Amino acid sequence: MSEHTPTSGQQALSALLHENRRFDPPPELAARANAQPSIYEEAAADRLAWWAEQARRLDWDTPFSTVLEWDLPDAKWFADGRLNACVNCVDRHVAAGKGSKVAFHWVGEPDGDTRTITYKDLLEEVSRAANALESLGVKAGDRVAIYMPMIPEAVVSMLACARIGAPHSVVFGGFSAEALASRILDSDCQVVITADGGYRRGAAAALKPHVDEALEQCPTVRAVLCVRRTGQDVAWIEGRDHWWHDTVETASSTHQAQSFEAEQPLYLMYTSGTTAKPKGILHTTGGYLTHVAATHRLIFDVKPDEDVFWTAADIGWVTGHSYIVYGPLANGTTSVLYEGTPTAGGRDRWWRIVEDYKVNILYTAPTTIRTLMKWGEDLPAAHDLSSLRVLGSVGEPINPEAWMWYRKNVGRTRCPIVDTWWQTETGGILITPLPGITSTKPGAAMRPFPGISAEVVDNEGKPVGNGEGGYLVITEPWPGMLRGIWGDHDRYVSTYWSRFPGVYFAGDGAKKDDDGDLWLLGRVDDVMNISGHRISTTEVEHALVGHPSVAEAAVVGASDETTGQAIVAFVTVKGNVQVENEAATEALVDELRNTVATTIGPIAKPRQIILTPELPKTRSGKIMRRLLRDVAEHRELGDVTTLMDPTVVNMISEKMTAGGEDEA
Ligand code: 7RM
Repeated sequence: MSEHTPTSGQQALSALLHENRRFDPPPELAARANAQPSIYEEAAADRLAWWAEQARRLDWDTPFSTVLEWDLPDAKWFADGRLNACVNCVDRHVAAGKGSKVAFHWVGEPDGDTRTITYKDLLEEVSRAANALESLGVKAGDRVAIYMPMIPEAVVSMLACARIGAPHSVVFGGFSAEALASRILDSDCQVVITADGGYRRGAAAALKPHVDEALEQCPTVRAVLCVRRTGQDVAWIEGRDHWWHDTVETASSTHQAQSFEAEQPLYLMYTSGTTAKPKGILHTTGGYLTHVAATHRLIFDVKPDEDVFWTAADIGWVTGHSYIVYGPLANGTTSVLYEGTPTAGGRDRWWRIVEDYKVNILYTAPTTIRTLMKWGEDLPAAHDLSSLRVLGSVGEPINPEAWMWYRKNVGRTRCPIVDTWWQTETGGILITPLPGITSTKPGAAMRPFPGISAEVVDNEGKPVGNGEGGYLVITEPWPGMLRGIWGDHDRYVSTYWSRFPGVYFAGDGAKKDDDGDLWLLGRVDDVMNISGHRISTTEVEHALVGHPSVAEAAVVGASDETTGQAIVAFVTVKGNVQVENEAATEALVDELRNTVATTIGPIAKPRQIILTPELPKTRSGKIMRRLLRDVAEHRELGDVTTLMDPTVVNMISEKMTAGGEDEA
């Protein structure tokens, strides 16, 4: 078995902290940057006025007169203003004469499968889709589920919902039927937009069958709108199911948009918390759009008239919502929309896309950078990447090695790297350097964005000094903040606003270095981060104990060289279940991994499942996860004296070493 050396996480970060490597912005960059050095003081001088100025870059049908109404923890931004999010993303650019400008260079996973969508095309498609949704009876306020591959129709669907004031709830296409059903039920969606399937890692994967299975549990869904993407056979329920090409493509390409109040719900995005039940994070219109447009423009230094912007993420996650759809479109930017994962279509597919489309700004996750890094320097070196100007990172702490590799091999030491910290809940980026303005350090997100107030506090909520670590909190409301958890205000209060009174608790550990710059160190709760995807330990445990053979399960996130963290599960089987030999063990482990895939989705499959006769517990019966994490990461075991039976960990530890690690 190979030595397991974590390359991400606190160890590597602290090693670099001592070196304190820093890159100062070259003056020629600062001169051209959208943001000027005075931006921090300007925003600090009058936070609300500064945000109001950002909001006025949008088109308001009724201008707002109030900026913030704050009744902790409930915020209303620009409350008396009225606007339409879709009009701001599409119509106004066409009206300004930019109809022939490309909104998306769409690149399908199969090589050569491309489409170009101009702002005028987008307006016509969105208008058709809005008309179609209305003909299916969707009204403002109704929730619509979207379960789609990364095709232009997915973006069109989101915008069409926004246009008619119907909050969308995009469910990542990699989630299982069961995960889809629970999300549809929680927010009571009555319409689902999907496709027959999508291309995933070189093959056509099915989506519609998952929808059919999910809807057996969701009797209130009355219509399914289905795009034909792969041409695979699908089951059809007459009256309920409608083909996109029959319904949308035949609808009128003009649609009169109405305006909504700024706090009109725009979308729900389900995210994992510390319980088995995902939370429906609610975002509204005016504040959210202001936040994503301002951060997109200033952090990526986007010049909408020249630049090609590429967020390599899926629209099934918040990064896709804010920095593929709403931010870039609000700013009238040209984006690349890529259907595939980096591994699909050859190991140099990414570099070919950068070269072919002359991508200027690339935004992706550390896990991807580490994968590309594993494949070596020759691949990026063989392509013309000279169009790149700014590089971004998001989703998890970036280890300094990956940061340096990104800088050298992708940015050719020329491009500033923005390590952007934010969450589904924050709506947009909150902590980041600004290109040309802020110095950068490999592994640090550096400082709060203008108009954002963040702090690192100790256990008692007192700010820590430079050189110390603690918990990240946001001390003032911000425009893109979540407005609640769907249907559960108490949970909203207890999750985010109770750990430290009066401030937003992010759930992340952070450190202020000797210069006062911020380093984000990952979650401090039971949420794992697998390739930048949030998955709760409880959710996976829940899935495992759903299997008839399982008595108990404990799940931990162990550091992993490529995915940041990987899921390791410790499972005890029921008394009557016999697992006599290696073959039987393997078969059961396989079955359990598949159970997790069907309950949650393939992304939640444990890297490793250890069957053990017992789990380590304290005398009061609590599972000691800390110890399991030590076992999973092959560390010296800490204090075991509080264990009921200290021999249990040794036994598990031996199994772990004997078992090896099977690939997910
Ligand atoms: C955008 C997104 C949020 C969690 C968050 C952190 C981690 C995200 C960074 C980061 C260190 C970063 N939304 N995280 N960005 N950690 N540095 N730049 O990822 O809701 O899916 O996840 O991701 O732990 O709490 S998310």
